[in-house]
Amino acid sequence: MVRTGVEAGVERRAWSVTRRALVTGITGQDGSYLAELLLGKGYEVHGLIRRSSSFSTGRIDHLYQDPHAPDVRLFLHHSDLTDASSLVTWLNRIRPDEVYNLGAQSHVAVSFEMPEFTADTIAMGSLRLLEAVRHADWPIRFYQAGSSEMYGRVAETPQNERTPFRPRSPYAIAKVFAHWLTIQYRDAYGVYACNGILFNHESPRRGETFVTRKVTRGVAEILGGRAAKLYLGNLDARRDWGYAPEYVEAMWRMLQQPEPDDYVIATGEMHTVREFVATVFAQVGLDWERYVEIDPRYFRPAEVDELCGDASKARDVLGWQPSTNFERLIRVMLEADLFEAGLDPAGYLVPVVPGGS
Ligand code: NAP
Ligand code: G4F
Repeated sequence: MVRTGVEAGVERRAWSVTRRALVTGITGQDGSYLAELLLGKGYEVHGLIRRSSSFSTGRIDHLYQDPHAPDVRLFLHHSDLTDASSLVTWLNRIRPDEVYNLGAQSHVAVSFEMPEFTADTIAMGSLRLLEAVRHADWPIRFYQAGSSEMYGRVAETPQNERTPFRPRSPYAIAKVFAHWLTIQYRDAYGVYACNGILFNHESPRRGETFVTRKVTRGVAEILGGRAAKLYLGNLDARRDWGYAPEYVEAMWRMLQQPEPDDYVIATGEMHTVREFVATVFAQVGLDWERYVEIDPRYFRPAEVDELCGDASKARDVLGWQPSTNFERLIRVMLEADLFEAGLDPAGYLVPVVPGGS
């Protein structure tokens, strides 16, 4: 468990340490990796978390420090992107140098069921935070977590920073709002604000209902004898999947540039969901077609058929490049889920053929 708020030391600290970051969405996949990265770089990290009836800090519990320790550098505070006054209050108390806005109702399918909440957290949430940043009397660098979903029914492949957005979900439409708002605050008010347009990125910490994690976890359940089938939706969709820890490094690099700008972060490699599924099962020596069933409840009212990013600007300006390929990403996720299911990965994973793909 991680302690939060004033009792965790915000009021008592003398703000003498180097750089200070404020992260919304710190309990999520990206927030947890970003917190690790920033702490590793010597930052003092403040995360805003939602009040919940059960603990939501599982992904950052390993970063917990006793708030009484003299060198504590991770602080958590209760807030919500739907609550402007708490955002303003915490921003002004913490006085961060960098703000990373990662908080969101981030599930595309759920956004069709909860469009208003999705828009409130993503679109209005970014507005509330940017307004607080605009009125701050010290310089702040702001990162907005944009998404390749904004490209929707893609105008061209691969997609780059100039590709038009044609969003296909309440989630993506809200992200487009946040994207243009970020540019507006940069252009109109001189806020140092960057948009990362990140393509799908995954890890063992990925939420269990996103397709990659659902599949790696599902295979572990099948091998552990706790499930017989895996039920999925559209297997024809194509995505550009990367490894999340590498993507948070790109977020940080964006805020270290002399001028704010927008960047696509992607691998440039595209695979169908079917290929992802087949590769996961093949890595444990199973034929996926014996286990996977299609359940139409996982089809979406509107689908994004293909996403493939051109991250050459990030490579040239940020010096950022992905290094974990598709097969390696699957291996890492599968190993973690087998382990979590109480299975020894060495006993199940098919050895990688040297030089093989
Ligand atoms: P995630 O695991 O779903 O995490 C979302 C975070 O937002 C969680 O910490 C969640 O808190 C928090 N949150 C949700 N509603 C909130 C609210 N009303 N107020 C404050 N916080 C709220 O998402 P992720 O994969 O880490 O993605 C991080 C960001 O990048 C999101 O904005 C997402 O839309 C965007 N993005 C992700 C990808 C990707 O492939 N992962 C690609 C492009 C863009 P709880 O833990 O309490 O739920
Ligand atoms: O894993 P997904 O739910 O990710 P999606 O919709 O691409 O969104 C993720 O990536 C975005 C970046 O492009 C982020 F902005 C967003 O926050 C999120 O992190 O679905 C991937 C594909 C879709 O085409 C979906 O229809 O997989 C297909 N799919 C097939 N069966 C499924 C399933 N998706 C889910 N979640 N569950 C299924 O059973």
